This record gives sequence, C-alpha cells and structure tokens, in this order.
Amino acid sequence: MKLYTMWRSSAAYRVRIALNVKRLAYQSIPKKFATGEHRSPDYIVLNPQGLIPALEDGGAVISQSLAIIEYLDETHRAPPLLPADPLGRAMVRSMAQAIACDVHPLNNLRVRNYLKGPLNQDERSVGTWSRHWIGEGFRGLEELARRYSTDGKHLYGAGITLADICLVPQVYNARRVDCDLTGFPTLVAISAALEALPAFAAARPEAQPDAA
Ligand SMILES: N[C@@H](CCC(=O)N[C@@H](CS)C(=O)NCC(=O)O)C(=O)O
Repeated sequence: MKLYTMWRSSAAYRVRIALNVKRLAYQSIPKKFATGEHRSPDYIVLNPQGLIPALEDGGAVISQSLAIIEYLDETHRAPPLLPADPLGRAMVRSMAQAIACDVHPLNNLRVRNYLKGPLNQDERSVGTWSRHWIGEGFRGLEELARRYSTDGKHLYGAGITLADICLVPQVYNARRVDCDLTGFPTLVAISAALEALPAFAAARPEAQPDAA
C-alpha cells in the first residue's frame, strides 16, 4: 500500500495511526504543501480533490481519511476500529465526525489561506477563528467523552476506535494554534494516554520522514 501523506496533515495523521494500529506496512509518499505538490497534475490524476491523504491499494486510490480507515477496517479486521453493535458504531462515528466534519474542515490550509487572502484577514484573526471552532467542537465532545469513555483512556468504551484516531490529530492541531484546552480535561487525558501508545507515537507528525 502507498500512502500519499504530509507530515503535518491531520487527516493523513489519522490514516497513519490506523495503519499502525492494524500493523500494516505501507510506503509513505510525502507531498509538500509549500510547493503545491498536492495540486500538481500527477497527484490530481490520483486524487481529483487535490487533498491529502490518499491511499493506493491494488491499483485503486481512495481519498477521504474516514473512508480510507473504514476500508482498512473492513479489509483487515483485527483489531476492529468500530464496535460490534450498531449503536456503538453509530456513537463512535458520531464522535469521529464531530471532529472530521465539524471542526477540521474549518481549520485546514485552504480555508485559512482564503481567510488571509481574498477575505483579507490577518494572522491574529485567523488564529482566533481556528481556536473558536476547535473550542466549539471540543465542548460537545468533552461531554460525550465523559458519558461514553469507560476507562478515561479512550473516547468510547475501553478500546481504540475510529473516534480516538480522529481525536489525537485534532488535539495536536489545537496545540499548534494555541487553543486553551483547560476546559477539556477528559479529552486531554484521553489524548495523552493514546499518544503514549507505540502505534500513535510512530504516526505523530515529528516522527515522519518529511517532517521539516
Ligand atoms: N475530509 C478530508 C480532508 C482532507 C484535507 O483537508 N486535507 C488537508 C490536510 S489535513 C489538505 O490536503 N490540505 C491542503 C489544502 O488545504 O490545500 C479527509 O478527511 O481526508
């Protein structure tokens, strides 16, 4: 398998964690955002959205981190990243999507660049924007974590799920933009426990070969 990645991409960070949790070997193909490699014609052929990550497996290219992770989960069952029961799966997907659909898209590079460029916002305002939307998303997630974590080390139950795989990169992003996390002690504790696991540690941005 080949993973088109970028060390600081939190969507790619999610996929790297999933690959590591499943103990799957893969070839890392980094794309530099600074030089627009993710918008180059050869990459657009692979992923017409021009976004990172994409996973190539057996000649097929899959984009969208959640779709990639569910594909990996269905093709390599152990350990499962979703609970066995429908309600559990719905709850985990709900938490994962609270991050991946409601928080992350508002804060990624092209949105920030649009705020800075066409909308003429300065760095300070863009930082305020990012912290605002992360805080909004984390407020609801903190409450869900209190309700559904049974060990204080995972968002749902007591095992690694898709939701945990989304949480750690989002906490990394939050720290990058100096988001105040004191109001989210459950999320911070869960993220710390997960970050210490080898599969998560090996996926962290600074451990990637293309880390600047
Ligand atoms: N929903 C997509 C998001 C993909 C995405 O936005 N990736 C970012 C990096 S985290 C990207 O490629 N940004 C490049 C840009 O904004 O130009 C997923 O989960 O894969």
